[in-house]
Amino acid sequence: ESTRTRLIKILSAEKDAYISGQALSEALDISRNAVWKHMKELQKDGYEIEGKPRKGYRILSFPNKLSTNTLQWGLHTKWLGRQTIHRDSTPSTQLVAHQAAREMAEHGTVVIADEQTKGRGRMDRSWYSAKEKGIWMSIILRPGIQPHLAPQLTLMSAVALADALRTHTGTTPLIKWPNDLLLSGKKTAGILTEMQAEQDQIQYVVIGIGLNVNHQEADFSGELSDKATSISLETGKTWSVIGLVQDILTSFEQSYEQYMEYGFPTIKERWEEYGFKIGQEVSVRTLKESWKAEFLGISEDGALLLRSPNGETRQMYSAEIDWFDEKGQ
Ligand code: BTX
Repeated sequence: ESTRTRLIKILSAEKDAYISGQALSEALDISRNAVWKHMKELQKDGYEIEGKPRKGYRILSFPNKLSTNTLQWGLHTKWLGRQTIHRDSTPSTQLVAHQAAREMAEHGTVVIADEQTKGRGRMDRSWYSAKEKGIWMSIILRPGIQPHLAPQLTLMSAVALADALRTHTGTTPLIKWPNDLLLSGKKTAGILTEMQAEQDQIQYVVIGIGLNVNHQEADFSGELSDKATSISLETGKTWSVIGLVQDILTSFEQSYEQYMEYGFPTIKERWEEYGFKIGQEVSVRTLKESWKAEFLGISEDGALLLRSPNGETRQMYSAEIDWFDEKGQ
């Protein structure tokens, strides 16, 4: 750990306490003049620091810029995000997370970036991840579940994210099966689950979450201009990415623990509260056929439940669904 990181940790350990220059110089084993220089550097980076004669220093506020330090300050989780890797810019946080997981990064490690230059979606699609506009992060998990259950983690993540958005921003997202969050019918978040597994054992899972936060209309171009939206566009406010990440992590940790303890049924119930088009008609395409169906919800293990025109209920694990009708509704 750098001296700077240790300095921030000491200063933020007790929120309102002053720490004397002498105490800092001893704890960090540097001169008092060096302590003072570090303070100047921190202030340049946007930390608001108060220095009082005979009392010492304390941090009044952290900068609104993502870093491993600002993420920790005010984070209320037990284990999720206690280890973080932050990049200003990276091709994809998924790649960084896979690499870290192979190098034994611990369960709950979070990789987050201000910008992704090659953000990815499912099936080789791309994910547009503009600098400091949203949350681009990957969570490394080492769950003791069978590999075939991993898709349930995607549904669990979507519910956790929807809960966090509802409480933190007051918006009411809908989840489009299995993994998109919609606001006003437009995509505001996507989830990508990838895993490394042997026959019956998961080595690790990487859950990628992309959330559009502060994009304005001009930030979306081409096909995204009428398909995508952001929290800011929906609420008319600018949001602190840090505060939102922290709440998402808290919600995610709770949902994950609920899932591991009680299994999928409780997640299923919560998922269905947010389910987009439940009870409505959608078009289904498989390799062989194409038909209209009523979307009933999800099954006890997370499959799509559809009622075909002849009244038969069908479970589908993979199918292309046209969720929007010709009018885009
Ligand atoms: P998806 O395949 O369901 O969605 C990808 C599609 O969504 C694209 O083809 C495009 O039409 C649309 N799209 C692309 N970017 C955006 C955007 N910013 N907002 C709304 N719609 C968009 C969804 O894949 C999963 C996305 C996961 C992204 C996270 S970010 C952190 C992590 N790192 C990484 O590379 N991916 C994940």
